[in-house]
Amino acid sequence: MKLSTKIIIALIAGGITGLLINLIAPGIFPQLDQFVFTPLGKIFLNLINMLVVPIVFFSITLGTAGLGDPKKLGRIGLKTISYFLMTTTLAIIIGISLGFILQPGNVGTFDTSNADFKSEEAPPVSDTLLNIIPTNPFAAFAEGNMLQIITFSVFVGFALTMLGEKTKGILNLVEQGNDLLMYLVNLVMKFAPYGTFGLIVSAVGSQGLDAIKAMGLYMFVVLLALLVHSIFVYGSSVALIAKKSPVWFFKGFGPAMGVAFSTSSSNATLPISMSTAQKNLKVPESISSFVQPLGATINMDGTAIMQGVATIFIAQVFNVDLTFTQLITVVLTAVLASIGTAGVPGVGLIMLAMVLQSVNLPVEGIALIIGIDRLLDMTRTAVNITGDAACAVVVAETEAKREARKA
Ligand code: DAS
Repeated sequence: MKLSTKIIIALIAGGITGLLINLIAPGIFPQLDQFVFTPLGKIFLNLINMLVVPIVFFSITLGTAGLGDPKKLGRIGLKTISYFLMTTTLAIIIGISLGFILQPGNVGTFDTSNADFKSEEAPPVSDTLLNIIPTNPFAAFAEGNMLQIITFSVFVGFALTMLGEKTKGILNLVEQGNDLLMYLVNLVMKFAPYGTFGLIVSAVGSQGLDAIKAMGLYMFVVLLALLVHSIFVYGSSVALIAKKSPVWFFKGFGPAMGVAFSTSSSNATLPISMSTAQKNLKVPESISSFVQPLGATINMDGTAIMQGVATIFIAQVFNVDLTFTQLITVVLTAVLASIGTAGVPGVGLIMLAMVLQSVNLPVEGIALIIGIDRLLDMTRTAVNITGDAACAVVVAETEAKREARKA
């Protein structure tokens, strides 16, 4: 049986198991979760997280060196960043629009009397952009500072390109290292169905069903926005620019989406996202290795959608009418905020506090949505990495057409 089929079965079985335990014997769930489901999920999460930092270094170094021509690196970088900024802007506009149309904050009653939320400070974007150059690459590796690791890897890959034959030995070493890591990814993926099952049971089982009922419309609006964005923005860019079938794209990338859904972490899913894009979507290693790690760190369309809907929801609950200028501020802040934080579970809420503060909305409004955020985090993470893969397919196809024209 194909791995993607096993992961889908694990997702469905996990969801049903979590719901049944929550409905029939909620009392025994904590023990089961503590001794069975959480350990299964934790083992899988640790196994894939173990590979993230080395994979990002080897793949981006190889990807940058593999591009060969620095002008090509610049062209691909420009295409990638432009695609990211455009789709994230579209994402938050879709989220805000559906929030206005469906009015989740004006349907039902929400108790805001004891709402309280202490937001962790997200780093100011200016600091983040300044700090992308590591003063100590080894510290960046040890801390898992993804933007700094990416910057260092691009420099190393660029140097390997410029030095050519002189550093052929190092390039071979990097190629062998990358092959070794991709083998380890495939090995770890054999455990994916079990880890996915554990993560889903744990996530679904620990959600109070009444929290889901109370926030039903809010959840529906976020999920609808995620679906609209994926189908229309990614589907159309793959169909119209890359001239590929959207069905082929979503089917081919399905296994990575399933892992992202269960882990709620773009970073942890990165090794699988890249191997899936290279194997199933035929994205050249040099482009996949450049676009996807960068996207996992700075491109979060799913998160931007949640922020768009959540901002309108909280404004409605607290009866605040946002002006058009404030809505523009929300769009800009959310796009910039997504650059500043890595793809790890729950980071979307930290960035949401930043977006709310930008238009003086009460940050304690986050207390209303935090209860069901874990389930939404799973879905928006799957959208985040799908946006990166769509970008990789579009960049790969436009580059292939360019080469064909030149030939
Ligand atoms: N979990 C984040 C990610 O890994 C997304 C989020 O928190 O919104 O992409």
